[in-house]
Amino acid sequence: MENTNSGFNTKLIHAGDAHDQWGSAVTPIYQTSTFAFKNAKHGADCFAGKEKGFIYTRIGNPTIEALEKKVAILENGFGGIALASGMAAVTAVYMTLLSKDSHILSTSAVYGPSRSVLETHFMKFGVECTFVDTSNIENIEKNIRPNTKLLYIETPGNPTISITDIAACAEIAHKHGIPVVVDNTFCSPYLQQPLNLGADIVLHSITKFINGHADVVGGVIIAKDSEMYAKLRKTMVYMGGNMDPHQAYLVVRGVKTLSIRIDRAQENAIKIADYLEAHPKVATVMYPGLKSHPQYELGLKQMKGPGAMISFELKGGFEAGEILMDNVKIAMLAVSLGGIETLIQHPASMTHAGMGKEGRLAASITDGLVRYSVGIENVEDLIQDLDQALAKI
Ligand code: LCS
Repeated sequence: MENTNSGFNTKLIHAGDAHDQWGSAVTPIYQTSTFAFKNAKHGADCFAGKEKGFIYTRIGNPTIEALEKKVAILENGFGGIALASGMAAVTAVYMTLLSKDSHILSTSAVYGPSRSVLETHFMKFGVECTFVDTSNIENIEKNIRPNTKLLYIETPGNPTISITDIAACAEIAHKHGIPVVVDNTFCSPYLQQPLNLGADIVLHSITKFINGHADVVGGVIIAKDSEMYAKLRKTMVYMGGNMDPHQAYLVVRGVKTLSIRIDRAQENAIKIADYLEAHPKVATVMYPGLKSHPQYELGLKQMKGPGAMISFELKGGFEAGEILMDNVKIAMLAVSLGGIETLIQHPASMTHAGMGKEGRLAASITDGLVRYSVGIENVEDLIQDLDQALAKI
């Protein structure tokens, strides 16, 4: 992979970019479904892998490849695989590593559909699942079974912002020959690099911080080694979950500002978390930058910064949450996260509703929990917006 010795910001701008014969400054959009071979031998050699060439966009495309290379370099992995959505990335990982009668150990406060697809679809094919609070490392070893084939962690978790020790998980899982997958969506490679901490695979909903502009749905998987990469790519190609070239172009454009977007949003988030923690109507605030966060020290150790995601519990519960969401004027009442605009949502009735109340409470997703994705607006405006809305409760 090229550019591996440059600094992170240089990689953001230049790594993986594909320039055309005219010297295009940016990676062009190769909006084509298929690629003509020069002759029969060239076609045969491309299929046999003897010659580097593009065949068909589901298998590979120069614009998509530019994005895959860039993210793989940012995550310090062997190779990246871009997919149509974050859920396509999650499902491709499950399809690659799980088979009949195998067991997956996963974070209880994982993104709702990452859990639901196991419980509704994979269980039909005999897959067993256990969801535990992976932020308590004692829960890992004791829940490993002889048929455990995958340890899947999401850290910080969506929406509880609980933090799991990636290096400790990798150490335990590898003792049992189990690969570790980390959903790194909440941090992006700018704040956390799970492969450097011992994970085998990292994935993202690219929809969030990596693209950062709320105009693309996409996903990416990055494998640490060539063997795992080849297996995952085959799954993506067979599943037909490829990203589209135009989508990839937008993400290559969006990711270039990843570090400056996160720096600004994080600066805002630190001030907003302090404001919320001192507010009389707020019961608790979950933010890795607060000393009150249960895994504050671990966050300092494995993340470069506390990020831009805050969850908080209102003393007034569900009803107070509704009032807050109906009265904010700058924060948009919308799911998704990690964009330049501030978003607010209510996991119990939105992203995690599919888990049912019992499952939600077991994963600490209470009725009054509010998730706040901090954007890059002026922080005084965001605090004033929260202040006037909280005053209505
Ligand atoms: N992983 C995490 C941690 C996520 O937050 C999401 C989406 C996904 C995977 C799936 O990615 P997608 O297919 O949507 O690109 N999270 C969302 C959320 O919290 N609100 O809306 C979507």
